[in-house]
Amino acid sequence: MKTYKYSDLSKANISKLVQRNVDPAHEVRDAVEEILAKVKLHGDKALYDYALKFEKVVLDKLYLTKSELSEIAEGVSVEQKTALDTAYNNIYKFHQTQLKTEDKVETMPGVTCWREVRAIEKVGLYIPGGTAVLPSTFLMLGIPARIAGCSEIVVCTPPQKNGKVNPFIAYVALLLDIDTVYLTGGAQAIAAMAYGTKTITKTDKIFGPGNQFVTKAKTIVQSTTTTAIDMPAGPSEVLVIADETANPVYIAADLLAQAEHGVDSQSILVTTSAQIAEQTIAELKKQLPVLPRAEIAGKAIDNSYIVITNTLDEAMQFSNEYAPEHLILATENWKNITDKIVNAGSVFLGNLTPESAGDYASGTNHTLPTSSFAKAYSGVSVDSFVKKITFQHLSREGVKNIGRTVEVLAELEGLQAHKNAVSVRLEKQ
Ligand code: HSO
Ligand code: ZN
Repeated sequence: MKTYKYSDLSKANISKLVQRNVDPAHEVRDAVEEILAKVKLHGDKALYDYALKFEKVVLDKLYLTKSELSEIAEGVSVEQKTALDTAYNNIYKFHQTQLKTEDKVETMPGVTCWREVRAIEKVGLYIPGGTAVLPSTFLMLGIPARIAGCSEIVVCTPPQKNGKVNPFIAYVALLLDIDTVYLTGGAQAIAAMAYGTKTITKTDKIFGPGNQFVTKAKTIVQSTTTTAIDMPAGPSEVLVIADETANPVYIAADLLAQAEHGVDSQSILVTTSAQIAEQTIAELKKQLPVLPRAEIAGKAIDNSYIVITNTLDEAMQFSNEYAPEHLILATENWKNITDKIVNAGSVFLGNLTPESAGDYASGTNHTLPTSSFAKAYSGVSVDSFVKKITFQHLSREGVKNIGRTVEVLAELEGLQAHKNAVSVRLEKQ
């Protein structure tokens, strides 16, 4: 891992270091545009064709029913079920509190304004297959969708070679009371959920991470259809801030947990202690080679780096500039610096709080803004699955109180009809 001294870095150096590859090559765009066009034109037929082309599977139908899912889910052991149940319960508990009713506000006597929450009706959840199948992502998207009360939840995931899904995905579908799982992946799944096909409903908003094809497809449909997306997703990343009170064994483990996601993942260490940096590098050398996904993690670690700062404040300045998806404060002094966090997707406090806890089971959502989008986006929550509609009511007293103000403002904007809409009501009083 390359090591930099913060004090040696110019502003330009820092901007370069924190830059992530957000816009993949044009070949991705061209390939995705072709897939989108085919699905738009040929619907289900294109999905069958792509299943054969990409997943090498001849599907006899594009979905699994609840009874098929129940059968597949029998492959989950009791211990695995318990773990998935516990994660489900914690995530549910944490997200449930996000559904809040706001107070009505009387801005002037007789003028009342408020917001009410309504679920987005049709949502599409994309559950990636690829090098790792992630039932945890299904929980992270399905639970807030259920809590929000979305009336239709379309779930797409790439089929396995046997034309099914893995047992954990099937079990989570049952936990979430999902009747149908659609067997389509990649950009074609995003196209199906954005345009609709004979079998798959067109959705209002698409959620979920994926490879660069999925991400590109999401960004294209967002700007060319009426389907929204959760957020632009890039490769996963973690930034660990550590001082001399940190444990290099834990830091290395956390950096590797991130690195094993993909070769383009980033695991950044920012530390006030050169000794911790050295010990972490030594630990990485010990822990990396024995990982089953050592090849992937090794490549990601090669893309990553360490920054040595003089103070924790400086470390935080760098982190805010980087705006990490995950921020770990590997220090006993975390309480002194949390106020200074400005940009981060999800934060893990102290030496005993690994990112893995949040990835799976503590309760927070793991669908988070990457590629510095944490500067402007929040992670997925129940809010992502709802709209907040504003309401207002004017009583007779309210029209009287606000009437002249609206008339004057309409007049100064030269919008006579706006003024009239109030005047006719004032006249009646
Ligand atoms: N770290 C990933 C989520 C995940 N980790 C799923 C394991 N499974 C993105 O936040
Ligand atoms: Zn993870």
